[in-house]
Amino acid sequence: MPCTLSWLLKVIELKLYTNAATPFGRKCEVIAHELGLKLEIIKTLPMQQPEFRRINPLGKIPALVLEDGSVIFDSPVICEYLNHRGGGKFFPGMNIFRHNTGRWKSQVLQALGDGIAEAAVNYVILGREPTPPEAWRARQLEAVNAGLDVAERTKFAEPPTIGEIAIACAIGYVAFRLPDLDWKSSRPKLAAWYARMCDYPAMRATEPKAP
Ligand SMILES: N[C@@H](CCC(=O)N[C@@H](CS)C(=O)NCC(=O)O)C(=O)O
Repeated sequence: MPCTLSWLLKVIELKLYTNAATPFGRKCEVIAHELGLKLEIIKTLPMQQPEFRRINPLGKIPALVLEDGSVIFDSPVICEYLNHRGGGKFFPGMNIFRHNTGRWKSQVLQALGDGIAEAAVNYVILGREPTPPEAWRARQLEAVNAGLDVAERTKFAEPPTIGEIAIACAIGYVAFRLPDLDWKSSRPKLAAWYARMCDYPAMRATEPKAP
């Protein structure tokens, strides 16, 4: 791509519908921050803004709106788009299927991180019901814990890929929304790795907050 075009693509603002608490939106913001891509952040509370379905019919954040008005979702697709647009290396190249290397490892890790985050989000949302469905809620917590156990046994890549970013954003959400869950003491390697991940400027700039 000619230099001027790649510069232009970095300065044009893309609109990201998201909020400060979502672990899925955070992944996108981390990638954009690392690649110097400007995003216009449009704070969105999907459950209170039914009109948001005009942007994403599924009613979920994040959603990315491009210059021509076209919309990209969900977060794995947005992250890959931003990575491509910013010339990043967060999605390692194709290889013959070996689940423990390259693209497949990073994609499975992303699925693991997103799955932990999704279960944690469900656990939190269900807990706000007047009569929470306890068995279903307990199942969400089991998924969080089982996922974190796998992460404890994982050899993470350095520099991080989209997989490491997804796991770190999921843990960030767990630490933020489930502060009473002691996820660290039985997972010392994961805790030490997560502390190092939190030092990345992009992670510091996107720490979760109440939306
Ligand atoms: N698979 C989606 C999950 C997104 C998601 O679940 N977002 C939540 C916020 S953390 C949401 O918008 N929930 C509103 C709803 O489900 O109606 C992604 O990776 O983008």
